[in-house]
Amino acid sequence: MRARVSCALSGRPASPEPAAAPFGKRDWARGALALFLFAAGCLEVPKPKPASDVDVRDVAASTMVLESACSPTGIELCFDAYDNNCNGIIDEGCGLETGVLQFTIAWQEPAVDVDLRVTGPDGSNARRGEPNEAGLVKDRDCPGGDNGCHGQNVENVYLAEGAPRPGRYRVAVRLEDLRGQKPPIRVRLSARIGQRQFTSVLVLEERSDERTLEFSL
Ligand SMILES: [Ca+2]
Ligand SMILES: [Ca+2]
Repeated sequence: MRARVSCALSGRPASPEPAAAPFGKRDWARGALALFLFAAGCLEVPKPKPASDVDVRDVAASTMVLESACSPTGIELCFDAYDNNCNGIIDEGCGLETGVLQFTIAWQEPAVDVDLRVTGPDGSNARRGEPNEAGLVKDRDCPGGDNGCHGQNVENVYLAEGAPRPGRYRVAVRLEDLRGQKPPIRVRLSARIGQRQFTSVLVLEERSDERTLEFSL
C-alpha cells in the first residue's frame, strides 16, 4: 500500500493518488522532490533564543571585581554605563542601542581615549558600521573626532542581529591615550549577557593598561 503524506499545519489535504500508470525514473525523481518540498513546508523553523535561554558559562575576569547583583538607585541616568533602575538594560533612553548581549563603558575625563573591544567566537572585533560575524556592532567610539561625544564618553557594543553565537567571547577595556590627563582613570563597565548582568569599576593606571572579561555561551 502506498503511503499518503499530509500536513497538519497547513490543513491542506494530500493530493489524490494518480491513476495506476507506468512509473519511470523521471517520475521517481519528481515524486522524491515533491515529497521533500512538501515535508520541508511542514517543518517548524527554530525561533531565536529569548534572553532567558542564553546559557552563560565560564565567566572569568582579569584584574577586576565583578558585581552580579543589581542595586536600584532610581530612574535610569544616561552616560554612566550603569543599569540604575535594574531593568536589565544599560542606559536605555539615552540613544544607545541594546540587545540580548550589551557591553558598555563610561568615563569622566573628556579628552582621555579609552577603548572597548569585544570579540566573538570567531575572533573578529566589533566595529562601527556593520555587525561582525557574531552579529556584534559598536555604536559609539569616544571621545571621537571634533568632540563628537560632547564630553559624554560612553562606548557601547551590542548584539544587533541574530541569536548569540555559541563559543568564547572576550571583552577588553584598554586605556589608549591619556592626552595630558593624570592617571588613574576610573571606567565603569557593565555587561548584559542574556538575563545575567555584571558591572565593575576599573582603575586604569597607565597607557595601554587593560582589563578583560571572558565568558562562554
Ligand atoms: Ca536600565
Ligand atoms: Ca545608566
